[in-house]
Amino acid sequence: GREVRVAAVDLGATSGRVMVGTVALAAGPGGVDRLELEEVHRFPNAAVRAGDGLFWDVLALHREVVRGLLLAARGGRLDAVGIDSWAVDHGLLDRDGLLLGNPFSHRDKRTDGVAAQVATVVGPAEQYAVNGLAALPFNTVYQLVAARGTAALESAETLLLLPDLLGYWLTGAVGAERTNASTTGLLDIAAGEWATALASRLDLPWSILPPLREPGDVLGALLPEVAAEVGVPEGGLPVVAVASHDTASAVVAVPAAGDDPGGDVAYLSSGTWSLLGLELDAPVLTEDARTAGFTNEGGLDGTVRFLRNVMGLWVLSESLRTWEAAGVPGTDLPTLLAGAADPARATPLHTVVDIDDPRLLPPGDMPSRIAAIAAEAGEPVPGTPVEVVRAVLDSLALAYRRTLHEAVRLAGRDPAVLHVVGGGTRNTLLCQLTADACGLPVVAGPAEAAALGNVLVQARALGLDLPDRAAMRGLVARTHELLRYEPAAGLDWAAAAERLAGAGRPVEVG
Ligand code: LFR
Repeated sequence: GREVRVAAVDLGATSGRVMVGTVALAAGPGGVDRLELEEVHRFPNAAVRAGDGLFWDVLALHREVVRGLLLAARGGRLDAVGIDSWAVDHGLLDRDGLLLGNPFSHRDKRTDGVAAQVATVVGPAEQYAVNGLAALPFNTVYQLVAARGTAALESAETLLLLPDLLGYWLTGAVGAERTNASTTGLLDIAAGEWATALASRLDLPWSILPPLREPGDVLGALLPEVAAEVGVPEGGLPVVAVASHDTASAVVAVPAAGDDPGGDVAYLSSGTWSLLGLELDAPVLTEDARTAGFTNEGGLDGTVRFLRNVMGLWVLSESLRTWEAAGVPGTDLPTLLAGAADPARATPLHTVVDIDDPRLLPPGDMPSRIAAIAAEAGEPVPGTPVEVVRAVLDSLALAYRRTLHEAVRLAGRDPAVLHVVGGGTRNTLLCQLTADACGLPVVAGPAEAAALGNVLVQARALGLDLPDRAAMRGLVARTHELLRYEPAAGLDWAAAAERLAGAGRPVEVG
């Protein structure tokens, strides 16, 4: 069959990647399918503290994207480019199309207390009925409310979410890709349009919200000066809107084919954040779903990502950063994970904490914060880095257990396995603990799900026969090796869950 070669830009909070994806479908029986990824450029990413704020270095991201495209184009003809990244964060353009300041990180403290303040104007239940979104403090809508009265917001003509901003610098085209727009809090989930009335009630300038675009839409070709930098002919390389929210792209590549005959797709997208939930055809907008902290975000082809944010491997990566800065020996990840798997060095389920405690959201000294949270809850305070790591992994697995059980209950579904995708699949201890805690087999892989989902949507836009999610997922399942973890008995997860429940569980804002 025909082969396409595309560049997938996948930006995460700790690193960005430009991958070349090659896709070809078997032409008839006996033919071979191809879905391959080659990493051509990887670069570190981190929020930058400057003055009072926590910002993204978005020009550096643009430079690395262009550099990655150059490297990708050197290796052979490219048919298209697509960009995905984390959600909610955005830049503001002035009337000349120039960026107004540096985009804030969603971990910036300016949104502290904003959700509660907004709740006094538009009640949380009413917001949820419109946008279906969990009231996380960093939702774009709360970031904008925090920015009311600032010079930047007052001069803003256009708001662009990060992948759309980078796409704008590549093509000059302005728009808001739908899956990512669904994380702003300003998309009306039933109407599929911007919630302009909600924006007005919050005194937000809804006219800055650009026209919506669908995954698969073509933004345009690279601008002449970008094409020259990348080394491709003018007009030669189209930029395609993918499911530009990284989690939406990752869900596209969940290899749920064959093992889920009932069609209930449960997934954990495991990276800086952990996103655990179900793919549904329609949102669950019940009061139960709202108070349990579930969100209804937009997926490919009108699907709903009914999921909950769990704090994720962020807590681990920030702990490592803290130990490294302090020069604590033996705190590289492999050493710590080996220690955490050894019951002689870290007793399983010894310390469990609410990993979603809002104190763990901003950057900083996680080991101290975990110690404080444990002490407050009457849990043993971890004494060594290995014990801290074990506590984090046990606590994550417990949060997955609670979230999966709640998702299944709230949506009335019955998944046979939990698919784990993303970088977190490389953490074999966490995969096993997840299976144990959830009492469900875990199927782990692929690690680069977001990039694969990005590639698949581009391949379809270029005309490959990938009509629906089943076709895309079947291709992933046939071309990628997956690891299966059976739940082991032995640890009393229910008792640990009881301990946590007793300590109270702050989920809700407002
Ligand atoms: C994961 C993710 C989550 C979103 C968080 C903030 O990378 O996109 O889905 O809630 O980052 O944008």
